[in-house]
Amino acid sequence: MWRSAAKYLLNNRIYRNGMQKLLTGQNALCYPLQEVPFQGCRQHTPAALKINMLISAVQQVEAFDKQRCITVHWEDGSHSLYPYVWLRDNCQCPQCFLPSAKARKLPIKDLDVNISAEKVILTDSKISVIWPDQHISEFDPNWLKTRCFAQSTREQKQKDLFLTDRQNWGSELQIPSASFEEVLNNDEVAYQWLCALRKIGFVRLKHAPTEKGQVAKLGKRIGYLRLTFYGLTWQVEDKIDANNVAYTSGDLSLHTDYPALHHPPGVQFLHCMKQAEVGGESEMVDGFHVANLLRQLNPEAFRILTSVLVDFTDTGVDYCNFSLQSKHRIIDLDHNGRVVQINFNNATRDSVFDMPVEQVHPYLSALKDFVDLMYKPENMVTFKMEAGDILTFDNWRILHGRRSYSSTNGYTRHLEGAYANWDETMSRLRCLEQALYGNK
Ligand code: OGA
Ligand code: NM2
Ligand code: ZN
Ligand code: ZN
Repeated sequence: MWRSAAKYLLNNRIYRNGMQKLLTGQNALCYPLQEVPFQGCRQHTPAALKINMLISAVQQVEAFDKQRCITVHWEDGSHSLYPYVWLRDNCQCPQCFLPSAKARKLPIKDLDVNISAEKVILTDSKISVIWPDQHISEFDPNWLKTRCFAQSTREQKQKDLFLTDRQNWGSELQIPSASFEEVLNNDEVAYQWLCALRKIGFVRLKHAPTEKGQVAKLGKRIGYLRLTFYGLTWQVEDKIDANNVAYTSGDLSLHTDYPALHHPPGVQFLHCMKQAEVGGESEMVDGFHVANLLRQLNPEAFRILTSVLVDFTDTGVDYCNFSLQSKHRIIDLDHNGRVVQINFNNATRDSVFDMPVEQVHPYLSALKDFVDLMYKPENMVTFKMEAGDILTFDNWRILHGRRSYSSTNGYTRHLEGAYANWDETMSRLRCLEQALYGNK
């Protein structure tokens, strides 16, 4: 029967999955124009590389019935705990797991949450667990190591999966830029584009053809675009009877797009095909940076904007007729209190204001303080798009604005825009990383 703290043979085997080269390829970093591209990418080690560098040699495995877990002692002196129930839940055998889909077959109803291992065997390449019903689960030490439950391992793994490390910026930002053509045709450049889009939140692509259809190509590069009531792509022009303030020649104050949706688009593309002669400058602000400044400078305003829900509305006809209503906190925090999303377009903020009357003044004054902070010159980047530029930015993080322009007959400013989701964008980033720098 089971011996508690049974010790198994020492194993000197070192597991390596073929080390991958760092970002040293010819196109890994390019410096088109005088701008500095991809600061976000330079320090970024591909997640797969980090995993490959783990040398998961097991020295010893112990099984503890009391704690209902096994302890794996690694050769570097560290150790990891793995609960029996998790090991059974994650059995990789073909009965419990479908390798072609990399998905679990074992349903929770068949999982004995109080299960104990009958035997744990360490061979030179794997850890085998024999369960009381003689079912055998085999685990690769590398696979186990990357799933270690230690907080530091989990934190690193989550950072690698979701690229949550951001680089704050203000007016000093050197706008990351890349060639549109290279993003489409070179995987390393595409990978670095997406890394910078994640880390800095904003990348300008240069020299796109000045005709419609280019943002659709970016959508294809990622996978697909996000359809909204404004269409799969949309034309930003001065329109008669505009169904959105964006479709006028007026000023657009700093905003994120489409808070009238409960799940606003994560990524936005704006392609300039024709720029106005006078006006039409762009303004960009790092909303996470400004929100964190507000937290320090005006904690009460920060508390209000991170807790009170406001209504947004958008009604009209475009792709088809629509009547949207939503509620958002202007600043969304995660469970750790970190800023994760800004939802703010003053044009679509509803006049229906769902709060006790005495909260109206404090609310609007908190909002004004936040907006005033955004417009401080040290927090804002101002520039004028040129025909052929495509701004790509994190619409959950960056607030963007446009100065009014003069619209003259026969010479109209014309942008084409489109949205993508962050899920699909991050998926493309991970697939590119995998293809370029190896296995996960
Ligand atoms: C928009 C927008 C910016 C511009 O259409 O939502 O922000 O420069 N446009 O016209
Ligand atoms: N457009 C540009 O929130 C918004 O209404 C932003 C959306 C019309 C697709 C503008
Ligand atoms: Zn199994
Ligand atoms: Zn916009």
